Amino acid sequence: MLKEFIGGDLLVALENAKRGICSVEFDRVTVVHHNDADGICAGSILYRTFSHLGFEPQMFCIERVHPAVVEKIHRREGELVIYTDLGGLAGELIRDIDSGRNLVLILDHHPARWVEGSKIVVANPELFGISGDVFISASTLAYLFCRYLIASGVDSCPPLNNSGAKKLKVEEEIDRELAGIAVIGSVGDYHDRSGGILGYDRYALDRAVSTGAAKIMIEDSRERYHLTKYGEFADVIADVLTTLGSVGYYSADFKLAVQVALQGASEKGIKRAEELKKLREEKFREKMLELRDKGFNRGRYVQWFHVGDRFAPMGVKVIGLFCHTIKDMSFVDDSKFVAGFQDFLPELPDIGRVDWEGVKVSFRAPAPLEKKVLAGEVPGLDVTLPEATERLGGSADASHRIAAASMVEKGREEELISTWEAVMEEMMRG
Ligand SMILES: [Mn+2]
Repeated sequence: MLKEFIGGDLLVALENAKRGICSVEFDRVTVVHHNDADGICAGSILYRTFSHLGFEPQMFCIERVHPAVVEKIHRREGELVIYTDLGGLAGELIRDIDSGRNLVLILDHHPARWVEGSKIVVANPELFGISGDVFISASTLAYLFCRYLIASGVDSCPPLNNSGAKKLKVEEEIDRELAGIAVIGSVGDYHDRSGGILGYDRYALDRAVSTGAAKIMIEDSRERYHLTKYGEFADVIADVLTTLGSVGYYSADFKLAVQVALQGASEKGIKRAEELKKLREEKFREKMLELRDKGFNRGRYVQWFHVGDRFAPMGVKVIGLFCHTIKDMSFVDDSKFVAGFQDFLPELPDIGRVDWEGVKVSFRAPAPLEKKVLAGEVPGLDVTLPEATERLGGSADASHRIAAASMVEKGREEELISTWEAVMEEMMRG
């Protein structure tokens, strides 16, 4: 029973989330999920659970929460809209755009803020000190929520009280079906980096093992999880899902990814992931040769370039990967940061045209510069890029000392670079 393992604040959060969704009538369910393996697995777990409950959830896969995207998703009313693997810091934004038309549940494991509101519920382990980066993936959180929802009974929950739910043989069935998907998501977010997955993620693994859905193998000093239904290891499946979801984002290959997560690793899914990897390799190679031959735009502290829409159908996440790939190559000046811009295409799969034109920028540090940043001799990107972005009214993405990214309006790329250089000057003098 779940309560034997999960106590304290997380259990309270799951109870609150359930109470929240039982308190308001809705007749449709929408799931908004991230496009990496963890987001795809979390979305798939919710999709399957609410299908069992008699709904046919509409799925939206997005790379990040942006007001223009939220506007499109929240056009209807009377729905339950669940965000998973994203939205942690965007609760107020989502609440304000929705303005009470729908019920919103945010199941995220990234840093988060509480949100006040009668029609928004947040369940996030980070809010009570459980690291979402180490002990619980979005997929595990979705799994625990779904398990709690079903196991604690839906008879007294008006929106869910229909015939479909009663056919479920509760815990065992949920464990057999969904715990393995949670394991894939956890591994997708590298929660096995210490040699094996831990904490709440491990609980999902235990459940998967106990029903025969997963086997733990030890390879060298590292665990790998073999999943019966997929005939493959979790890390291999996670890589397929992340490739489909991120490299094939604009070609909507996340749909195939959800299919793989729910039905097992199809040959079609694996083949498509291989194709996409080849495509990425070709596009990366082409751009790399161009940079080698024609060079970068140069500032005092940064060398930068723009790929425009040439990386499509790959999502904007790949610009960071590309910068990471080239940052230590011989044609790169290792005393300066590397920055790359990529267009955010305003025509999103399933969502349609959004009312915003932006670009993503990713910064990386070549190895020698990385050392200086870590030694405190050069200001870190976690400070300089968010500051420059804010001065332009953009929004910062994940920001670390030696790797950071943000989104700004299209057309303001050069301004971002000069603003960032000014911030660097200020801090170097500082
Ligand atoms: Mn995640």
